[in-house]
Amino acid sequence: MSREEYNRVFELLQKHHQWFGEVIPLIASENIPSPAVREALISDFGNRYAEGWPGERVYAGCIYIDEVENLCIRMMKKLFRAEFADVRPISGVVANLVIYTAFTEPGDTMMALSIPCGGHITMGKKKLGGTAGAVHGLNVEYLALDYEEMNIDVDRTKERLKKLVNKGKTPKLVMFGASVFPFPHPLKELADSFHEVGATVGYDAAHVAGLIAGGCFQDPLREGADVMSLSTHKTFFGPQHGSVVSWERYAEKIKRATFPGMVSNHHLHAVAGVAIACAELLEFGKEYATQVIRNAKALAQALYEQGFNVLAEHKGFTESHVILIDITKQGDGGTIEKELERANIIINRNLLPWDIKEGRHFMHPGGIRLGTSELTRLGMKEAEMVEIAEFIKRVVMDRESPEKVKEDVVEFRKNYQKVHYCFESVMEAYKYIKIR
Ligand code: DSN
Repeated sequence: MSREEYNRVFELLQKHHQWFGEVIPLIASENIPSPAVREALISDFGNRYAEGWPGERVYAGCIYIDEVENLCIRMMKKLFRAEFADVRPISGVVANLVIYTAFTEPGDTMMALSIPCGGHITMGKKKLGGTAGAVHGLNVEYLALDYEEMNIDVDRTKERLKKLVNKGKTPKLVMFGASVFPFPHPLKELADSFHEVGATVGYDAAHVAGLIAGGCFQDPLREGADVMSLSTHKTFFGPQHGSVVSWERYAEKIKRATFPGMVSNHHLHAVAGVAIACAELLEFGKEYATQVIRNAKALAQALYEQGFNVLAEHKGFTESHVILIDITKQGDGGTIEKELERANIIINRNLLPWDIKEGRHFMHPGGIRLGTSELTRLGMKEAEMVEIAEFIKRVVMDRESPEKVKEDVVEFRKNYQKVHYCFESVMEAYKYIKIR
């Protein structure tokens, strides 16, 4: 009986690999790592323990592991021009928890964007089960979002900050950054106001780290951020993992919050994969990030011309990898997500900032979110974005049978099977690796 299930797991894994070689992957938080990163992920590093800092491990057997981690730290610092990097947090969530632990106490106030306004669940209030409130006991207050500009409203945020100070609820931490992050946040405009009241300025770069590394977004550490968290698998095209970068003066408290605070072992195969991705970004990051943003703008423009309500048209839709579409004229985000999936077009439904007030729910929100990182990694450029917009239109606007559109999507995808912006790319992007 167990042999049957064993075989079924492999069968499903292989089906998934084959399917992803035939889809248009538009999830803004995903990417495809290079074959080199995948090679690191199946190494023996994944079976070892190395708690602590390189050179101060709790286990023997870390000679090569330490050297790889030191290389990773060195390259991570170079990518973000940071004085300090901790590459041990095992995800973006854990990286944010490291920041909360290092810079706040339970009961303190933190400001961040709400989830409908693009904030991440790690920034959520306790009553919503968000990590900041439910796990670290922070009192979360919201930064103000300008719905037209799709960005943080500087004046209204300053007013909210003032009110909190007057009420004796001065924030200890502010977290910039979001999961819907089309435009650079006004760090330069707001960092001083937060520093003046004694708050630490944090920046969650999970979504945009690859663009920052490529020098194509904002530069948080130069614009006033004290500390920045990232995940290493979104626009930063490594394996699923996290990191925290900062200034030397905060090194000790970040290190201690990470270990023994947040991780025991820290997934050493992933650290090796992150090191490979860092090397790739140092070499190809500028070219890659430039094309990701060009593709996002081209896709947004093409969809807009097809009649979609792509937000922030007056600002060129986006300056990052992500675009947000108000889909309420065509249906709801949940239903459209499923229809597009039947056509092999993988996107995610997304709350619009005003959805909750208008009575919509995250299962059937008013928006869909699209990202262009993975398509770019597959070598696609502006011309392909126009073709993709046409596929989406056929399903959503023309109500063509998704199964019919799927046939054309599969054909289209045949030409994009290799990973670009990496040193070696012999193996196809989604090839299933069998080593049994
Ligand atoms: N929930 C992820 C996203 O899709 O943005 C981030 O963790």
